[in-house]
Amino acid sequence: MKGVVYKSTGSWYTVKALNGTFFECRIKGKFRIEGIKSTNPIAVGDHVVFEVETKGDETIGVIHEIEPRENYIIRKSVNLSKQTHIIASNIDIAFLIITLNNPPTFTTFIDRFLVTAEAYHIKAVLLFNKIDTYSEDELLEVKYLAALYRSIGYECIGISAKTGKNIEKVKQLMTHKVSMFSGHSGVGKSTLINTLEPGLNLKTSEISSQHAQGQHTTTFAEMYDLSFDAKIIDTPGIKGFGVVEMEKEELGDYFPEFFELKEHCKFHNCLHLQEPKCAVKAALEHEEIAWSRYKSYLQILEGEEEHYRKDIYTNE
Ligand SMILES: Nc1nc2c(ncn2[C@@H]2O[C@H](COP(=O)(O)OP(=O)(O)O)[C@@H](O)[C@H]2O)c(=O)[nH]1
Ligand SMILES: [Mg+2]
Ligand SMILES: [Zn+2]
Repeated sequence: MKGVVYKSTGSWYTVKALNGTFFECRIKGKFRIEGIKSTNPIAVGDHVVFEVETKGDETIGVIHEIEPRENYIIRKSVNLSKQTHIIASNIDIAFLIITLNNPPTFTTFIDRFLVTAEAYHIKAVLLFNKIDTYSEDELLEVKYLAALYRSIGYECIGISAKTGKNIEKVKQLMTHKVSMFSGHSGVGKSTLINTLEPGLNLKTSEISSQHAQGQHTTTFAEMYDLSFDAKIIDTPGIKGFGVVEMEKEELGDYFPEFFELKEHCKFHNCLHLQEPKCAVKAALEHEEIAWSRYKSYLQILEGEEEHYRKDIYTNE
C-alpha cells in the first residue's frame, strides 16, 4: 500500500493510506538517503510504501520503501553535530506571516526566510496580516513591500486573519497542497489557522519560555488535513523552517533578482562585493535592486549565519 506519513514519534509512524485509513507503522531494514546523514530515516510528509501485517488481533504496517522527496527541511541534531534531523518533507508552500509593527517584521527576516525557501526548493508566499489595523501610511508601506517582493517573483497577499479579508485567496493557494506557516510570535499564525479551520489548534511556533531558555524540544512535526482538501504541517518548537548550509558563492543564487544578473558579472564566481564590472552592484546603483535586499545579502554573507541558525530559525 502507498501512503503519506502524518506523524512520527521516532520508532512509530502514523501513515495515511491512499484510501484514507490510518496505520501505525514501523520501519523495515535500513533507509539510506543519498547525501544526508539524518537521525531519522522517515519524516512527516514522506510518501511511503508499506505492507500490513496482522499478528493476533494487532494490525501494524511495515514501511519498506520511501519515494523520492520533492524537498525536505532539516535541523541539526542537538548532540551529534554532524547529523541532521529531517523535520518534514514534500512541502508545497511555505507561508510567511508578516506584520509591520506589533510585532515588527524586518526585511532582513523576510529575506532570510526567502533564502531558506529558495535553498530548500519550496515555494514561498508572503502574507501581510492585520491590514485591518493599518494607517494610510502603513498601508503604503505594505504596498511598497508587496510590490518589491512581487517584482522578484513572490506572491504577496494582504490579509486580515481577524476580519477574514482575502482568506479565500489563501485557501485557494492551499487547496490540494501541503502548507507550512511561519512568522514571529504575535503576527497572527494561530488566529489565521483558526480562521482557515475553526477548531484546529496547532502549536506552530508556540515556544514556551522554558523552551526558549535553551531546552531542547522533543516535539515532533505533524500533518493535519483541513476540510477544504488542504494539508498543514505543524512544526512546534521550530520558528522558521530549519537550517540550510551553503557556500558563500551559493548565497546570491537564492536571491532570484541577483541570480538573473549573475551571468553579466565579469567573474563567474562574483560575490557582488568589490569585484569590478559586477552586474548586481550596477543594478543596485540604478535602483533596479532594492537596497534592503542587498543589505540582507551582506548580513547573511558576513557571518551572521551563526546568529541566524541559532536564534532566528530554531530554538536550540
Ligand atoms: N486586528 C487584528 N488582530 C489580529 C489579526 N490577526 C491576529 N491578531 C491578533 O494578534 C494577536 C496575536 O495573534 P496570534 O494568532 O496569537 O499570533 P501567533 O503568535 O502568531 O500565533 C492576537 O491578539 C490576535 O487577536 C488581524 O488580522 N487583525
Ligand atoms: Mg500562536
Ligand atoms: Zn557580481
